[in-house]
Amino acid sequence: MTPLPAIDGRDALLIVDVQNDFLPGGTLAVAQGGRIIPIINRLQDLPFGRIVATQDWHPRGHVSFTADNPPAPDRWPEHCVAATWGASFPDTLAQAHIGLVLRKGMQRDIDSYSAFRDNEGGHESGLAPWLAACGIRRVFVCGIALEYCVRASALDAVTDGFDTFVLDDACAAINDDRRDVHRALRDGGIGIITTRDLLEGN
Ligand code: VGL
Ligand code: ZN
Repeated sequence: MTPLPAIDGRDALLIVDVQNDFLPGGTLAVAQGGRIIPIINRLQDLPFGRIVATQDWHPRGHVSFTADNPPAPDRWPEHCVAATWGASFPDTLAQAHIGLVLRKGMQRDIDSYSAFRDNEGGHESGLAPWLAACGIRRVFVCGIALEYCVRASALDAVTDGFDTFVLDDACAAINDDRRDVHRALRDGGIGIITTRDLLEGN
């Protein structure tokens, strides 16, 4: 791969849903979730212009919860209920450089995998114009889960005009085989890189 230009103030790091419920011990734990936290902490030492962290933040009885709704795809065990331990960042996640915490999935009847807009496309979070107003040109995405909220956020970042990269080793995936999601990301114009690609250039 051609070397990436070094990280500077026009770059944003988007940390997606690194929350207790998605980590070992949580209600929707993604295996290997714990492994990415030290990697994400190292990434945060790079001179990004903005670091944004999302939190899945659902009301009780949310449309995505299996127990509260008729069977359908995209239903999950109860997770990330607003203001509970499960919705919190793990204590091991560095937070000193996070400039914006963006909560999503707060409407009872609409889920939101993406940091940018809900799954029906009707409600914008305001993240894209905020990043643009901060002078951000490139967005680097990491977090949980690669196939859901990371994927949706990265594809929307492209849609909203940012040069977008997924930091593969800083993402936890539900499936061990990442080929399908990598293909979908590449088809969407997203670069798949590793933390090493960034640390070497900085
Ligand atoms: C997520 C399922 C349900 C995610 C959130 O963060 O990828 N997945 N809610
Ligand atoms: Zn959720």
